Amino acid sequence: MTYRFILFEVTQGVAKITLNRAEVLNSIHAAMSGELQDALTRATRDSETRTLLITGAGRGFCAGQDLDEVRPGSSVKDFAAHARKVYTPLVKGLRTIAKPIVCAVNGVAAGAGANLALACDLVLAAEEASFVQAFAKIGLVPDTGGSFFLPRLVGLARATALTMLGEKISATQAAEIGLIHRACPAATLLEDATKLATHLATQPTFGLGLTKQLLNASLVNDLDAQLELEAELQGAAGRSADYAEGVAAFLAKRKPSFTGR
Ligand code: LHQ
Repeated sequence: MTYRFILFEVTQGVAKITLNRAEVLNSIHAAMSGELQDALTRATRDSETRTLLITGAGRGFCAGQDLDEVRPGSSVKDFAAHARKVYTPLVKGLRTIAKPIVCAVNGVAAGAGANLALACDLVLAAEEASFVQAFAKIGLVPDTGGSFFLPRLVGLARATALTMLGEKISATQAAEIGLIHRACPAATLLEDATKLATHLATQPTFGLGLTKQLLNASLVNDLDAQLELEAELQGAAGRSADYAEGVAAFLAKRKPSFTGR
């Protein structure tokens, strides 16, 4: 697939996806979501890719749904169908790819754009960036996984305030309340995020994928089920080439060289 609304490049094991509709703060329409879904599949299948990095072009990260596409009277009449087609596959893709995903939030992240960022594994944001659950401002409800992840990330009281008041919070505040991993100066955001993604691309990818599976499951499992899954996946990790390499390197007092398998 040729991309018109995103950029995609793989460097040093990192697949970088840039949302690229800067003139509308990278807001998402169906065609752009189709491209993103294709890029996620590509990054999943590409054995060279061991980490993903998602960011936005221009001054915004993503302003959520392109409101022009869903304006009253437009051809998009059924928002349930639209959400299932445009957003659900993105969230499922981000959460189930067995590779770490770093998100570099370069500017405002609103509505579905904020929640896409929150579905990534490690979120870095420029200090000047902001997060806003914009849905309530236009009579909609949080989607793109927001109603699932927000209470789990920051607790019910804060999730309620964020979604019902729809107030913008800064990246610094977002880091303070545990919504994101860290805020960094705008001037170094992309460099910091690339460094982190490139580091992760040298780590035991198979084990990191299993770790992600465990964290996903922990959001819904009870302790017994989670302990059982940990045991099962530890069995799989213990059979990996990277475990053999990790232990051999530790015992030989040298740096490990992980292949990701
Ligand atoms: C935009 C957008 C945008 C189009 C800025 N669309 N043009 C929805 C519907 C159906 C089913 C499923 O799910 C969803 C999910 C959702 O995501 S609903 C929430 C949709 N998003 C919003 O409500 C956010 C709307 N945008 C804003 O509130 C502001 O633009 C923010 C706070 C993001 C940024 O404010 P500013 O920094 O002041 O920028 P701006 O408002 O001046 O925007 C810059 C340009 O981008 C402007 O165009 P213009 O031609 O005047 O320069 C905006 O019209 C355009 N833009 N967001 N979502």
